Amino acid sequence: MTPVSAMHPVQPHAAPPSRHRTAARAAYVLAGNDRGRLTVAAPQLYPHMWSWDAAFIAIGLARLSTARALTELETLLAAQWRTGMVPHIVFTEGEVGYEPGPQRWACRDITADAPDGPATSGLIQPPVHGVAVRRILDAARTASAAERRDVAERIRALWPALLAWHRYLATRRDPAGRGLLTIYHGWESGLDNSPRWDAAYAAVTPDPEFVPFRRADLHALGALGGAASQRPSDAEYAKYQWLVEELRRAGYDDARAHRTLSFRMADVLTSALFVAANEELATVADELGLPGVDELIGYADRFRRGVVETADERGFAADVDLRTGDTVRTQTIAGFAPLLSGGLDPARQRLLLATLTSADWCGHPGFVHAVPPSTSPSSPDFDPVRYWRGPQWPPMTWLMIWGLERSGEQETALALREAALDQLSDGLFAEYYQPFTGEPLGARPQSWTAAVALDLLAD
Ligand code: 2M8
Repeated sequence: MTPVSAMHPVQPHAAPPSRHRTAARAAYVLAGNDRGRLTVAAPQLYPHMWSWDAAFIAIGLARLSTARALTELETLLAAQWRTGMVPHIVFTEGEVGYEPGPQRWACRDITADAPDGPATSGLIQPPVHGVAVRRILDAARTASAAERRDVAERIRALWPALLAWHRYLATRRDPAGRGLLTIYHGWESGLDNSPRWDAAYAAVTPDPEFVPFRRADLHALGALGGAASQRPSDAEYAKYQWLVEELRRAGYDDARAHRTLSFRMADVLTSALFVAANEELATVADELGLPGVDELIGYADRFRRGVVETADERGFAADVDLRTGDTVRTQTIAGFAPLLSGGLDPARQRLLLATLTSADWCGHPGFVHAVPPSTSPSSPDFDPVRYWRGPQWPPMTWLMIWGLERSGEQETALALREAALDQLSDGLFAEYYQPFTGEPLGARPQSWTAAVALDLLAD
């Protein structure tokens, strides 16, 4: 008779069972938020597809099904504008629980650049999609020959859209060629109400005639038991809405937006992510024999220089206010942009890593989990519960781990990975976390949190 121990051999490196449970729950969350060809960012608070969420979701889905992961990107890119812009929201039909909704954006009524298909917003989000494409191709490595062929064919079909997206960014969002991408709204950064944008928003003054529309977010969060103190304030929201109005008045035209908008920032984190995405796509092009390798490498070089030029003597990067010309130095997670773009000299790279793990950041002795907060607890702008002004965001932790691993900083990456897995083992997949109490905040379950958990657990 076969001894039991031989039937169930002990695997010395197997993950503890709780991690398997967390992975199973994460897969369950993604399945629950799946609407067929897209995954909503979070069922109550964000019942549509968000651009950079979709990329993280695809990274997680790649661990379950490369085919479903590609569908996510195909859905997003099918909503691409004629300019190459990939919109920050693709609206699901019949969902009215989010503002500003499709009627407010009215993109199709205002510009012929908007697509004929699904309704979209008229903004962008950080271009991490190339990272997702690379991860899907990697996930297919161990698959059957048929699956590998299918993945390669579908990436080939997406290629013109991906190249057009990167071209749009490199031209229309950096017309001066300085190697930094311009954003027209804090929402474009994905770090909506980060202290990075406080000075710029101070100069955004809604027209006295402008009537702010109803906020839906507080109601949705309230239904989940969340307090308004976790979201941006009403004063901030009025400015967000006003900027949408300004964009509408500019006809969603980039040239006009660069001239007229009252918020124009060169975003260093989005630029660093663009560097990484260009590099990743260049390797995909090389591997699959697709066009554009030199162009992508050229963009990566230009934007890497742009990012590194903003760094101070510790390697900490800064945004630039394009309306005033001011360099805006804040103690926010965006300062670590060079860890994602590369390009720092070794001395500053070491200093920046030391800053990341210091008590001003992940290493704060009061933190429950040693993962990066969105704003340094040493900053006067820090707020442990309010949205992007302090809490820890799992996709940001994922980006840091990924960036550190790919630049060979394995030790720091491993420590972050373990801390992230501990945080995610609550199985709640919250939008963000209070660093000092570990309390889950914001929407839940949030798809991109489940997705990055799945990816981290799969390793
Ligand atoms: C948050 O942003 C949206 C606006 O785009 C909102 O607050 O209504 C941000 O955290 C953003 O980064 C994220 O992509 C989005 C959906 O998760 O929510």
